[in-house]
Amino acid sequence: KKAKATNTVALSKDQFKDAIVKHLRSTCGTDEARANNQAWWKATCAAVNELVFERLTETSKANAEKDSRAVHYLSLEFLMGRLTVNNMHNVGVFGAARDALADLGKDVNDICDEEPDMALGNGGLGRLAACFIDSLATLNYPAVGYGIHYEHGLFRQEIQGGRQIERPDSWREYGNPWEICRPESIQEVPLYGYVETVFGEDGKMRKVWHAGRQIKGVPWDIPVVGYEAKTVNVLRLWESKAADFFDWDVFNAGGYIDSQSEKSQAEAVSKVLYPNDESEAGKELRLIQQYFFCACSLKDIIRRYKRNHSDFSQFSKQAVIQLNDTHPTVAIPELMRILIDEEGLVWDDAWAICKETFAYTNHTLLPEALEKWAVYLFEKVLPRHLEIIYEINRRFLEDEVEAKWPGNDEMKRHLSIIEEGETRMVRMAFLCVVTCFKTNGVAAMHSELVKEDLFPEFYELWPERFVNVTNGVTPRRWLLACNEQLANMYNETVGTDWPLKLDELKGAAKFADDAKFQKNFMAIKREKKVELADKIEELCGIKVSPDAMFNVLIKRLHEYKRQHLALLHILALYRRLLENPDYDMGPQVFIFGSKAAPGYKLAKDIIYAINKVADKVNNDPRIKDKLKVVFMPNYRVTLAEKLFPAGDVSLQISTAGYEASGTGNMKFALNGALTLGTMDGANVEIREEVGDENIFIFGMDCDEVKALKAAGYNPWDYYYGNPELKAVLDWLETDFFTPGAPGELASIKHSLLEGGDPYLVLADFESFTTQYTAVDVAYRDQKKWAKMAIINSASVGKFNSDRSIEDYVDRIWKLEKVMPN
Ligand code: 26V
Repeated sequence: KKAKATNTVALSKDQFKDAIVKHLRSTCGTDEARANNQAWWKATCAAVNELVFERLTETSKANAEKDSRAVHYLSLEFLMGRLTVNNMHNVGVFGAARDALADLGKDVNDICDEEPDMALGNGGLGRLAACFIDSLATLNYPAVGYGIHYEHGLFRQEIQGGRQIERPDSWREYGNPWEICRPESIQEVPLYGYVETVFGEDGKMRKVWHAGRQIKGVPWDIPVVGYEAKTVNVLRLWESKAADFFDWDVFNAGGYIDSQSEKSQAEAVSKVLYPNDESEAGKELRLIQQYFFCACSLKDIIRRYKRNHSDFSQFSKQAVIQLNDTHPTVAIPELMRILIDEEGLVWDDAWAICKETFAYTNHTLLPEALEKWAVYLFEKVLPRHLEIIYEINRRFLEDEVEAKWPGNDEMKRHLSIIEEGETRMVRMAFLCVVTCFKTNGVAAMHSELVKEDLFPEFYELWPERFVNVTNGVTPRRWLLACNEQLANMYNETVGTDWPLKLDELKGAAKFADDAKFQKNFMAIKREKKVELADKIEELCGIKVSPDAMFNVLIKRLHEYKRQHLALLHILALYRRLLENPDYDMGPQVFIFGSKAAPGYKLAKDIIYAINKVADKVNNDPRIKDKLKVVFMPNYRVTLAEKLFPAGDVSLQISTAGYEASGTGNMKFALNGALTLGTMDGANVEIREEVGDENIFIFGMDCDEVKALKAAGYNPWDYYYGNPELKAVLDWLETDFFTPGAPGELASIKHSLLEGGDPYLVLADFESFTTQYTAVDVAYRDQKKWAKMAIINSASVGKFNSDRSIEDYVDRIWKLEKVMPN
């Protein structure tokens, strides 16, 4: 067996045991006899950290010595989940830790279950950031993730009487062993106030921003451990605190109470992650959050740059800043402000640097998700930044738009960074595209729509700025750590390099027809289904058979993701079973996991409807357990790690043209589920990889969606045109699922008829149910199914986030790998 990197057998079982026992005593202040599981977990983390911190120091030393170009990934969200098992795998001590704990009478799973999820993100966008920093470290690229150290991550979801209740999430209530506070790198952030124009001795005009308030940013570093790599990068998260001097001034003047209120206002900035909720858009505190972490991060980047440089001529050579959606866009005027007002550069030089430094990733085409900030809010919170945005806009319109479309005022209005109207708004995406040297979409199809539908005129101006980087997921978390059984099978089949070179799984495809291989593959799937069935019984009190087909739909709740389309299909199946007890269908379980934004009424109604239908279906003896419906509460990364390996059918049923990429689709395929999906986002590329015969595609494609909308879509035509569809929609208005309370589920029907069905649920219903019959038939041929599942799992090497990162490096970041000693 060829020699592995030094860290793969970093510690023996006995060494690890000693380390745990040592930390139980010296770090946790207890001992083997008295320790509870939380202390065992913290001691285990401390033992792992001995290895992690060493490499962290080595990495920052190597980067400083080589003065290497680095990417700075700015994101309001990093959905990290748990770190312990992942870090143990990545430093190569998982086996040693498991065996050491076993010797000490502890089960590694029980101990690691003590760790709360780090849920500092909403969904796809935040989880992508987490996969990307894992890949950056694994590939030995110099990189820093910058974000906010939220005290509360995404809310915890409870289900009461079928309805979603939001509870606060407190991930670090009892301390988190993975974070390191760095008081030596604290930054100050100004806010509010006014701008003064001053003329210097030389007659030159300068702008001075007199801030009305100052808060401080305290950095917390989370080590990001690369797999089998020497690199440990950092995720630096900023916590807001009251500025020291501010407190003292008020305190000395006798204003102790006032100083306390100042303190809580400052601390409010990093208190809580915003859920992606329309009702939360445009809130002042959110803008302050954005500015706060951008300002801290830029100061941090500049401080590091200045260690080796005395002017800014090399800045854009040393630093590239990736904006994860428009949320950190205010970093653009902030860098302009620093360069001009504080560093004394002239506009053109500052602008040249900004244009070479920033790149922007778009993650959504939904108009309501495209960020806009009211001009008056900007003026109040960031008066100097508004001036700078105006000037960027003036030059853009007068120089570039005028040159391309001379005298065309309509075009100027259309492309202006400032939207005119009753409330004037700053269009953040326009500011990004005007500034950034690259703008990318997150899947091939999405990137085309970004050019053609979202920014067509900008594409005409600067076609070279638009690129695609298809998303990916880290195979370390989404196969190696979450599906040990399948990981081991692949180790034996294709060798142990696949967690780095996921394409090597292709070597297993030649066994897709092999009866023994199929049997083993399906046995693993069954084992994961048994584990999930146990979890379902524990959490929901519902018994499901692991021999039924597991249909899984897990993602944030949104009309465009069409969970209600799946619900209508379930109702149709239920109705068929009631009408004909011999209806030919294999046993099926539908499993949902989803959080709704707290202010999104219809989304919450859909959760309620799923739960009410589940109550009825699961307890109806007439259908003889042929159909079960499960809604798993509090869907999050840790639950996802149990769901992806257990799925037979991966539901990816968004209206074509609306899901930018999807990443759950990739995790399912990797774990051997077959996709039932639309031609949307990355489904299109998954189909290319696995082959048309190994995926179930249904519904209208993007062009058909556009054509139907243009022709004037009328959902009533489908309602009257399909008796089964009419019957299930009418069913929702009765009290069949909500005894004594008719109409409780009616809002869904109304949104699909009177509401105009904006996401064409009714138009795709028939195609969906028809294709589902094909899925059911295919599943009942277990040999054929096994073959298809194997081909799926073996064919999705493209969706390794390492490949995504190499694409970013090639097309945008241009980094060199740095190997620490
Ligand atoms: C919007 C808002 C608006 C109000 C305040 C908080 C907030 C937070 C996030 C968002 C936009 C989220 C956009 C997003 O998550 N897009 C997803 O990105 C994934 C990674 O690229 C992609 O796979 C999904 O298809 C896409 O929906």
